[in-house]
Amino acid sequence: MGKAKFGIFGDGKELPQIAMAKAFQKGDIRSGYYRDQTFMLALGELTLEQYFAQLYAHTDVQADPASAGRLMNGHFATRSLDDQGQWINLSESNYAISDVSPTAGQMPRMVGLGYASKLFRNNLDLESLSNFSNQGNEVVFGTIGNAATSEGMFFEAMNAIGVLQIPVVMSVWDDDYGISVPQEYHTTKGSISAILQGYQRTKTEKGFELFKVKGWDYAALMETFKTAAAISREEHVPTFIHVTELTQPQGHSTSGSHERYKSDERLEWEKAHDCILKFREYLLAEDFCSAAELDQIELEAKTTAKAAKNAAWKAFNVSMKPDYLSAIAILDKAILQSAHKPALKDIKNVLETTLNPLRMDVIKAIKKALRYLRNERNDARKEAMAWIQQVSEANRQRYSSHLYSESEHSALKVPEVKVQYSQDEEKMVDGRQVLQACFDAALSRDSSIFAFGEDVGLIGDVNQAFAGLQAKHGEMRVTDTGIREITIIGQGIGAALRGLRPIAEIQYLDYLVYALATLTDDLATLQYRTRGGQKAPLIVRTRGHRLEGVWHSGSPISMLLGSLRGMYLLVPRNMTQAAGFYNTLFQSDDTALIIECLNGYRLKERIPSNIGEFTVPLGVPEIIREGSDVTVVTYGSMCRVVMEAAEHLQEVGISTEVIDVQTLIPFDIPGICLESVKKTNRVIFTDEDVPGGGSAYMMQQVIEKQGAYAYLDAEPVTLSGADHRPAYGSDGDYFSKPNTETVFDKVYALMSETDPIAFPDLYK
Ligand SMILES: Cc1ncc(C[n+]2csc(CCOP(=O)(O)OP(=O)(O)O)c2C)c(N)n1
Ligand SMILES: [Mg+2]
Repeated sequence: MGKAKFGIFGDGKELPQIAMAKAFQKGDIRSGYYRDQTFMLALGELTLEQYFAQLYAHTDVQADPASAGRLMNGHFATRSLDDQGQWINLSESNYAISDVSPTAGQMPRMVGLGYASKLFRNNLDLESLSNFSNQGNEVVFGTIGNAATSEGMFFEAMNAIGVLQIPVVMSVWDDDYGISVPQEYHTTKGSISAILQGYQRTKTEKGFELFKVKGWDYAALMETFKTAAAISREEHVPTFIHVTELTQPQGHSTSGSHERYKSDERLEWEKAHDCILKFREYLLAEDFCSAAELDQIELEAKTTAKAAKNAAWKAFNVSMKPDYLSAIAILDKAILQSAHKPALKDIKNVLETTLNPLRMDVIKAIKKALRYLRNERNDARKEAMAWIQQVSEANRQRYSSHLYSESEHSALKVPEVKVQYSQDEEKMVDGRQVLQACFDAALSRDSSIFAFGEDVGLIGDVNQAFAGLQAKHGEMRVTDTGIREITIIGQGIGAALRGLRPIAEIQYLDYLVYALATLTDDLATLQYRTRGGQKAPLIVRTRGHRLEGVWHSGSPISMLLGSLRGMYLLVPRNMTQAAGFYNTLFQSDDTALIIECLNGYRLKERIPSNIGEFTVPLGVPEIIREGSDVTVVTYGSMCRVVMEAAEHLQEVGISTEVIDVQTLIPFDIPGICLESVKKTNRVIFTDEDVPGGGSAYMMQQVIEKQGAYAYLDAEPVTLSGADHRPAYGSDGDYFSKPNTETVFDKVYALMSETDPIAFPDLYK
């Protein structure tokens, strides 16, 4: 009837989920997918009414605690945070990580969820964090569909889980299909457990304990889940359960019927092997109960489900009522007071005859009415205008809140502590040593902080910012990983979801592309999609911008700006600013990506005397050179290029103001760029991204959002890298990216347009 827009259900997969729920203990964690409704119901973490509330997109957190109406049905979650965004006691909770729709998207984070148990068990310094763990005894229960095991994320995560030997019970709900596509298209040999045989642990080799069990065989399921969970919990060994012969009685989702692609034989087989039917046969055969008792249970189940559905629908409608009623009242008043009675009556009539009117129908009606009232000065118009303001804010809360942390630990609320230098300490060090001192202080101060990534452990990362820190703080704090960017991020997300403070390192920004799916789908959406119910304050560290060639000097900023809303994006120009950002983030519960300058690790910087304490606030640009003629807005490695150009410009009599925005998300909260443009009336935005990329973003922020348009005497200009990736070698870099000369020429051209006598054309 169009009451719910889309439905996807867990039918045909009930029985293994009951077995899994029975093996699940308080403190355990689930990372699964949209079929897991029976598990959530059996655990008591989902009521039937909540189930239907999500189907109807009810925006109250109480009605749909998993997503407050933001996610389609079948996207389950418990809340790990209280109303203030503070952790609840996870070691005494059932913890279901909020689902994502992309198939296998639940896999990468499993690595970190399980890895946290390993850290909690083996790192005795974490014992005091008993709110998060009972000495690492928690098991992660992963679920996935058979077809989704074809995804790269599945295999990358399985390998990482096996390497790390962490307590994960990984189950596959195998119904032989992925929507319409049968097994033979998905899996070599048609069986995921067949091809995973090499993962089986032996007496001498570590690996997984593998199980295969029929999804309708209750006794076998109970035995399998109990055994697997005990092995994972006690031995900290991953286990894998291939649950076969499952069905899908109603087809994949509400968007199509499975009769189109399943043969009659298959449909018959599915009917006969439905796990609830088989369970019934088993209960009767074993004489556990009578057919009449089971009939009664089935009847009651239907009645209970219907009652929950009706209650959820009623509650949803009640939540829609106040806006609707006030809109009708405003329209009634307008009809009385306005000269446009017939048109307004029509609007009211349309609204009143709309079946199940939504918030959008109500807003549309009042906005349409306001167009008729635009030349009138009556109470109805005033009321309508005030009402629009009020409901817009309420709807912003409903649909746009919690993209970032709204708790007292928001990164934007961390107090600024200015950097200090001791008088006698004029010594200059390599930039990487500034970071090294910052990380050393952080690791010493807070035992929940740890860092990992490719080459981060033994050698202390390829640029040596962690040099010596593994030897000093131990392998559990500073650790190498395999080459597996998606699951490095997943390892960070999972550990952060469990209250730890990971720094996940991606060796080069160019390789962040491999991890982008998990960053954008899982990490960046987490607080938003749970409406502040879950958080993963992960710090992602990488290095980028200038160095050498196509895959070591990338600055794909617009790709990040377009995909990582929900994370903060920090682009420090040197290692001191980077250290200040790390210190800010360590105190916050937001997640952020920091891009250090690849060519900055050996440049000399002064070492702050308060290296472990000073903070750099997010969203506050720094004017790194004052000037009066032209404002140049930039960040990262470009700061040095622009500063050099500004020197040359000064020689010809042009005064350049250089602004380092420092963070792209958030962007210039106090409006420092605007104030500069008010003074210079000319502005250039420059970075190393492609044309129309990061520079265009900055232009939109300053010209449109801050309103600098009104203060310009010349057209606003961008200067970016070339359309292609940078070529190798010094000349390759020079001709692929903005350089001192191109910056000089852009600024000069602006001045030449203003005063061609003083600044004649240089080249024509
Ligand atoms: C990355 C991605 N690709 C495609 C889809 C569309 N899609 C949703 S479910 C599905 C089939 C999944 O089949 P399976 O993993 O066997 O799970 P089942 O639904 O059968 O339980 C597909 C292709 C998606 N959600 N995500
Ligand atoms: Mg399937």
